[in-house]
Amino acid sequence: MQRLKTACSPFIKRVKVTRMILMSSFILAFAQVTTAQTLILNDSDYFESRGLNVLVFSNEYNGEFFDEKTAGIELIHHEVRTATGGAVRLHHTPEQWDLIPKMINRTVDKTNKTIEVKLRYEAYDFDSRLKVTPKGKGFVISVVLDQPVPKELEGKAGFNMEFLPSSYFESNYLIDGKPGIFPRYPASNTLTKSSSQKIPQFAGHNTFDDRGRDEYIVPLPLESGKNLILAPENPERRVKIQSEDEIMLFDGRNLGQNGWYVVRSILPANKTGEVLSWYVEPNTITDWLREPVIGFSQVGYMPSQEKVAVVELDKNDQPLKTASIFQLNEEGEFVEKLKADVKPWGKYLRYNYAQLDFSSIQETGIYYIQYGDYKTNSFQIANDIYSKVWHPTMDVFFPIQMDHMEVNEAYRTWHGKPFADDCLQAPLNHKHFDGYEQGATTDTKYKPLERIPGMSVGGWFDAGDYDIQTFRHVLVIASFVESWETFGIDRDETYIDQKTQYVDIHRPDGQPDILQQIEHGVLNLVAQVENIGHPVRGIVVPNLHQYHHLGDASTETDNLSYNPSLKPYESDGLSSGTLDDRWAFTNRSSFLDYRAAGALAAASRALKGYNDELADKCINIAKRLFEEANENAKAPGHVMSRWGRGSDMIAMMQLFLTTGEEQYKKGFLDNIWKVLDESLERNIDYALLALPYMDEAYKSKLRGYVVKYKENTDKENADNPYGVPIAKRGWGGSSVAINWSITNYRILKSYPDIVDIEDVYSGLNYIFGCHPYSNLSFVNAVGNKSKKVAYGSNRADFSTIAGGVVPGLIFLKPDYLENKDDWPFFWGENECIIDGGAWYIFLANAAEELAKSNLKNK
Ligand SMILES: [Ca+2]
Ligand SMILES: [Ca+2]
Ligand SMILES: [Ca+2]
Repeated sequence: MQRLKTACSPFIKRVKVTRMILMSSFILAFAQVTTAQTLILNDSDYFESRGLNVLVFSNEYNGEFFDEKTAGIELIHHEVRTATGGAVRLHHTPEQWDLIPKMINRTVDKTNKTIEVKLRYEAYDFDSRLKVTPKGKGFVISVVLDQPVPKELEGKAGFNMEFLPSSYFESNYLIDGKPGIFPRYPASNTLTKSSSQKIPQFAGHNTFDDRGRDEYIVPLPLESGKNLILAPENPERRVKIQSEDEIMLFDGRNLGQNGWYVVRSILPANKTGEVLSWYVEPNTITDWLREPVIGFSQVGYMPSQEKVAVVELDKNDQPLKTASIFQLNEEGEFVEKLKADVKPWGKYLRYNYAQLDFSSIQETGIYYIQYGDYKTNSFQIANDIYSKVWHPTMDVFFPIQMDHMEVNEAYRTWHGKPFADDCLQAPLNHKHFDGYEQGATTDTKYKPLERIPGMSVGGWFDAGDYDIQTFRHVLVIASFVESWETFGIDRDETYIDQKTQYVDIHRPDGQPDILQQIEHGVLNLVAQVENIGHPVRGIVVPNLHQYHHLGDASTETDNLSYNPSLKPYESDGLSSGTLDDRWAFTNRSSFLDYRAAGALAAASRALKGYNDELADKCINIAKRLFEEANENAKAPGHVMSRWGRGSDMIAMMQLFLTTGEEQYKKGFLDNIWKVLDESLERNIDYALLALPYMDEAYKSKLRGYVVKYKENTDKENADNPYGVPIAKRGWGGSSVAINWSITNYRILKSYPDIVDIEDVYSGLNYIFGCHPYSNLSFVNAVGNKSKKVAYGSNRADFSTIAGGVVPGLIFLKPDYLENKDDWPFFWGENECIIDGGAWYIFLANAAEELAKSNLKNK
């Protein structure tokens, strides 16, 4: 392979060049070889040489989730992001919620080839400047202070750079010539200190449960010295760091499983000017080329389906002319079936792309793609590729997400029965670290921290954490009802008993799982309305040291109701003095009332005949919430956010579908065109959902909007070689691609001349592996090759939960898409959310329905 060939070549090249140096005709060649190793400041404002990018605050720390390990000085080393967090930091191994510096300004000086940033810690009135300049084969980082380190930060303020553990597993380090092994698992020394010496975490929160002892943990270095070489044996990962000051190497995972290896020097006290400097030299392999990524669907293709693989190439690489598709024959040998043209597509972000169309292959079987030396794993062409792809999501992912239930699978218990101590009224004027906020009123009959009874029922953990996020419930319930009504999914592979709150995976119980899941979501929504008075934003643990919980959900709280007459950590067996019960954030919003009304109105149809009592409750609550939301919306000063607008439309549509009452239909028809004019993307879906129940005039008027929607999305999707929407943000876009395909499906059902059937499949192809960075399926355990790690509750085990859909690719400015598969702790890349799972189930069934009807028409 390319990589092996070039790994040993730099020495040979250098010898040749020395001999040629006096020959004038080779001066140019000499220049090319030497400059290939020198960093240039490129047009995208980062340092670049072949095999290395040095980003200097191309990405900043954002205040929302604090340290996401995607900011500061970062290395993309042979196209893998291996280092982050190069910045002045106040801890040896900063955790997610430790204080982060704010970037005040960033200056890119093209003439002097320098990037300088000014950083500030507001709480300590502490400013520092970082200067990065190429030097030799590496670069220099200088820390410059105009004022000395503040007294309270002496010995604490330092320059850190963090290296990704999974990039350095099975590697050594050398420090002042002394070798060490990067620990596979953290087991280095720590000590405890009095909390009085601790730099507080953001907003007074604390990730550490000190059990009332007023202390905190300080990690001690693995080693220290002045000359550190990371992975000396590995040309792809080798990094030299030298300084006149002491450099320490830490393992951040002693404090948090998501910690990195941290290289750090403490800033000297009482000094100004350049107070610290590091020379950093990441090794680069001469003429290095990234291996091509051949994007294709790991689930395979149907015979009649369009089959286009997308080849992602190093920018120094050129597409080959042709590639081959090999088929497995009856003798068990692979033979070339097709030599197909590789069609250059052009540049997107940082790579070159080409497409490989092998649609002409229509024979069922097992295939692989051979592109030059690179051979993909095998995949199938078959008629029923979509028929089972949603089963892991329904059978495994959703049961494990179920709150208030013990969840068992064969010999394994995923979690015990959690949150029997639900829940307390959140206190006033409280801003929670997971985005929740309680305002100046409770909007309930409860006093702050008073127990709200009856809440220990139903609901799902919304993601890799363990809170109930009501809006996601609304989305899941609505989507499940649509799946139930459209496809009649009656799969039964889960035993769900609400009486004993027990779930058993892979064990049929005679009831369709999708109805049981709808019921489970509804039970919590109904409990909110009956016990609190209205749907609430969410229910979540109050302490940061609980929130980062990894493991069995039933141990995130003590499962005993809070009893203020007992001391913390004291229990009488029935209650406890530990204030760990979840809080309900209860401020009322018309937006959520409308959306809950819509979901409950829909649920009442699905639950009819399954749980009639609950179905009746659903429709009655839906009507009441709708009326009350209308009343509340009349209050002076009430404004529905731009984002929330249209929520009343969804409520009216669902209420109309359930009751057939004219008032709801009229309300819907009176406003639908206005909201479509306001935002087509946000409102087109329910306009299409309502279509089968409206007249021809509605259909022909909506057609114009659909045509326009299609034009808009076509234009947007033309910017990339995958032809689907690619979200460029800090949370991956799997759901965006899925929902785009779902909208296409809805359009196809009513306006088959406007969209192509392939526009439904292509969102699935994308999440199944035809995407940038890698060709893994983003649906855990679905397809031939899928994710090995995800940000589920089991992420500390470097594992996944089958059927979860990871968000996929995050975008790091200015041009890097990333989905790591050896590090589960990037939530934006790897955290499966329940609404994404529900939408995926719908889309997979839509594709299967189209596949079947397509087959019949042939
Ligand atoms: Ca959450
Ligand atoms: Ca069942
Ligand atoms: Ca408790």
